[in-house]
Amino acid sequence: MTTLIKGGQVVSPAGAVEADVLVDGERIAAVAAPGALTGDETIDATGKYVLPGGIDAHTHMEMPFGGTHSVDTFETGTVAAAWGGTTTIIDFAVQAKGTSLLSTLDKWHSKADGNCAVDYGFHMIVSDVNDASLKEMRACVDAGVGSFKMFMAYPGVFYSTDGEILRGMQQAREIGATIMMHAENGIAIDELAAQAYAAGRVDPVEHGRTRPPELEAEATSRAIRLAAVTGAPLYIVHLSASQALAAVAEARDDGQNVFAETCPQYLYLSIEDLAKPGFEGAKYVASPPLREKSHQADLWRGLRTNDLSVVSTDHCPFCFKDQKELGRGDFRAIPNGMPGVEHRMDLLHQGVVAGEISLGRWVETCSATPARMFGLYPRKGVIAAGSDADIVVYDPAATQTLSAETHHMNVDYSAYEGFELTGKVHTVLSRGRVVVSPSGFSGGAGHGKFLARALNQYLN
Ligand code: DUC
Ligand code: ZN
Ligand code: ZN
Ligand code: ZN
Repeated sequence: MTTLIKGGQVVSPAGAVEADVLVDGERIAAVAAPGALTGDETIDATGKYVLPGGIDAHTHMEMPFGGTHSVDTFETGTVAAAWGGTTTIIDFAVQAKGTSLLSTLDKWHSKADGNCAVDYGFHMIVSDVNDASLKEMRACVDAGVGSFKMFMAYPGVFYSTDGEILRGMQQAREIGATIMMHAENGIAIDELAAQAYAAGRVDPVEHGRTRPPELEAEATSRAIRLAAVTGAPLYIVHLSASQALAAVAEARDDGQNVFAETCPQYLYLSIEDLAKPGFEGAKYVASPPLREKSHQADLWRGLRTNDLSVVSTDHCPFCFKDQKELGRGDFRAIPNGMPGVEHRMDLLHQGVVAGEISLGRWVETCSATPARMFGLYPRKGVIAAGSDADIVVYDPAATQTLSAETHHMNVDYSAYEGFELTGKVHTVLSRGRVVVSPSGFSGGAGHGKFLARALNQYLN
């Protein structure tokens, strides 16, 4: 059975061209001038964009954190992703101290396998650096997990010392893997947070005040220097602050293999949200924290200049009721994380509407670059013959209002409640199967397959 997606504008990093796309089974069979192809069935994309499916390279489904766990399962989270035009997620397997990387990977496979509505891969969080873990990194690469996250924050939990980071990076260099870094100085932050609490400053906004941009910048610079010493490729996750971006830009200008992502929350929300009255600010507690609005223009510029190459969500949803509330009276106990997997494509489309980024850059940061960065190209991230038929038909003229009432994420609030957006997903295909259309969701848990990924395809 073939399906012709007809009359739309096919968008790639190079821009938009009018073309028809023929899907045969799970793959794209052909892309050709309008009218040149025929199919058994037709999807009318007139007046719409035809995009490669979104790739969200940073999600946390069912993630254990602070005695609870993020509330989207691999099923609910990938269904929400599909609704928003994301057809691939890369989630994080989380090594607990005292456990092995390979048993961790098995554990995450057992959570995800058979439950995902779209395709998925894993990164590995290394939180116990020792000879055995370092050795196992190579087996992870062989198992399709060639990217390893380390933490300069969260002492006692995920944190690694500089020496441990150095060892992780040496091994990454050796095996061609990329180190993903949570770059915040957690030792200094925990001290500031303890001081705030002792002084009776306990509200959610203190989460932001005790994690200042300087401590993100310092850690980012330190990670970059450690990467330079070891030769490891480095990818800074969830970059939020102008000063950290400056450090990344400098390293890139020097030709170092340093990359960075930002997230929609840093482009659209700010510390003013964290400072909302009562306990409302807890909805916006994530790390790094939301910043002053003045950082946003720099982040948009970084997206234009490619110093920020990827937009991911860091989707890590905790319900306001019962979960965020664990931190009433002590901001340090608020589970860190915000929901977002569903609306990344839409929120970044607002950047196109506002003239912050081009149409090509939207697709590049949300799909094409994450595909290459994480070894999925050309299977994913491009509309071309032979690629998986992960396709989004996007209506740039439709409007929508974001709300917890209508979203599909398994969480009781929206960080973007009431946001009025221009543009909306019309139809989504995941490996050739229509999973979202104007008549609703037609995908299913178990359709999504594990993606064994190659190494970073950008390394020089
Ligand atoms: N940051 C979050 O906000 N949540 C999960 C982990 C992280 O680094
Ligand atoms: Zn639960
Ligand atoms: Zn992180
Ligand atoms: Zn994260």
